[in-house]
Amino acid sequence: MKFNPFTAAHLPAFEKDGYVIIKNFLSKEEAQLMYQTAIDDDAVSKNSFDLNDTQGFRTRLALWYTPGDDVYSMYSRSEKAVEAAELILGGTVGHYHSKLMQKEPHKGGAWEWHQDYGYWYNNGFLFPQMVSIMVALTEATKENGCMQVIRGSHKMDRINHNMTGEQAGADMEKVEEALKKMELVYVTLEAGDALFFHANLLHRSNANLSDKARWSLISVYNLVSNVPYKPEPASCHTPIQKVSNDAIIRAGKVGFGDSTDFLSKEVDLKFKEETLLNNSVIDA
Ligand SMILES: O=C(O)CCC(=O)C(=O)O
Repeated sequence: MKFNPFTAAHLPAFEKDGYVIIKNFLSKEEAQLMYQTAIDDDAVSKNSFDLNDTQGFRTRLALWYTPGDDVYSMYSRSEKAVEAAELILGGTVGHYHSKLMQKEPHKGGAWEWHQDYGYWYNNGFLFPQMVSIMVALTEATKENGCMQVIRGSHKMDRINHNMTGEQAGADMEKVEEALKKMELVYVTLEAGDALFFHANLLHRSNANLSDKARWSLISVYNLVSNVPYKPEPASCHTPIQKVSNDAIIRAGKVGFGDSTDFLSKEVDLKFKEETLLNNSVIDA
């Protein structure tokens, strides 16, 4: 079934605001299947790690690079996701990574203000020719720590980032000025809705102090010509083997395969510390 809810008609809004929300990008059945698979998938619990925010809450995620045949990858390789990314970036895309974001009730931590390219830049990508699609697997509300974005902030281009807790955080002087000029938007979503956002869009989210989990899947696509000059998994510049949209439901409850190349917390922190702590020295 070839159907794409994201069309060329959405491009002017993406260009102007740095993001677009598409309601029901996943059907309720698809979102429920992916959520249920993830919560029952031992590989998710084994390969997830916590990042501390500045308030001592922990935000939990599992991140992997090369898409496989699991149900999450059937989504990230689906025509509707890949062709939307190709439309936005203007060419063939690879899969940089996907991550399952798991904000548990009363525990899930905040994400500090940042641009994704603020730290992907340090991974050797010369151009911010990358786009993220976040699909809500559960409802995202103000109470459970939905994403917040600064509308139009991608036009500022990349700003400096330093370590904030165990995360990469944007230069707050710039963020505070941005908030005086541009609108802060709370991205509330129902399960299945998607947020498409630019690699330089400033975004954050609050801790989840509610009784309801907030889970989402964020898939990041990179233009295949944007080959990083530092070693990064080849999936980011290898054209994705697309599958039809109905492959998600056809896959059924299939979790991660044994060869999935997950990121570990140690590697994530070592890299951020090496690159972002250098920024602090330069900034001082
Ligand atoms: O899921 C969230 O609340 C924020 C995630 C985020 O900012 C990111 O992955 O870059």
